[in-house]
Amino acid sequence: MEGLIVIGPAGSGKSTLIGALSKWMTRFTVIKTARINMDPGADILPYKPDFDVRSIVRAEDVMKNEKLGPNGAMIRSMEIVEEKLDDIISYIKSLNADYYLIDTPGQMDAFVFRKPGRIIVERISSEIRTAGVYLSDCEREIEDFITAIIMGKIAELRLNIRIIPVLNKIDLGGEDLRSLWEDIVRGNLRPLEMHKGVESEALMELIKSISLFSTPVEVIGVSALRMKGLENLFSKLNEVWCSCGDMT
Ligand SMILES: Nc1nc2c(ncn2[C@@H]2O[C@H](COP(=O)(O)OP(=O)(O)OP(=O)(O)O)[C@@H](O)[C@H]2O)c(=O)[nH]1
Ligand SMILES: [Mg+2]
Repeated sequence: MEGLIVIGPAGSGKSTLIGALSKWMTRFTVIKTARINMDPGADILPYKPDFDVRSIVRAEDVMKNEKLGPNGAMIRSMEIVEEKLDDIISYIKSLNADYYLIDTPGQMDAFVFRKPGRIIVERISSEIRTAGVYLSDCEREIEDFITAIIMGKIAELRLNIRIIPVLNKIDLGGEDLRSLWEDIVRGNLRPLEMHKGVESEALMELIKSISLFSTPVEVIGVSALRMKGLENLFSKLNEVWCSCGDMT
């Protein structure tokens, strides 16, 4: 029993990736997946969830009933989810899947930076060996890689699970960045030198420090929409799960 929590900013393709990975695993492996929607604010999902948190709470209803704005309603919704966590986890486990693919809200602050989200992840990962993906758009900038790694590290600190940084939407371009990135990881910081200034120097130092405690620094590129790079992501996930998934 393994879990994959996909976190990342709004519109980065989390829900699309859940659907794509589920389809890919069904097509190419014998693994039974369950798709778990933990986004109470989701509208139309690009997959059919096996568990849908909206059967418990909808952010839209919370907005209306408690007269809250979209962010307040999301935070309140996560508290309601936390209260029902025991029931949710026993239902999820009763699905008896091999891999649980868990979708989360784009309001990352509600999920990653607030206590309820952290408790939800902690409880799920105490029952199901869980890893995470930090998914972001690939805007074809070298900074995408740096941001993905740093945000992935922050999410690891907050959620206490291993997080793989993944750049989505490589079908729009960005594969050419790979060799540049590999250069940086190998210690050649020249590709960053075009961004002169205090910030870029600070970034270089940050990358060097990350390399010290993160082995190896790797960012995976995928296209959830075109189902590209999923095999690579899957084998990386297996490595993480094999080494126990969590950081404890
Ligand atoms: N070109 C391209 N578009 C993608 C890809 N993955 C997702 N999209 C598109 O990006 C948009 C957002 O995708 P979602 O899967 O809804 O993103 P999300 O992260 O779940 O969004 P929120 O739940 O609102 O945070 C949709 O229009 C998708 O079709 C991709 O690999 N390539
Ligand atoms: Mg979504």
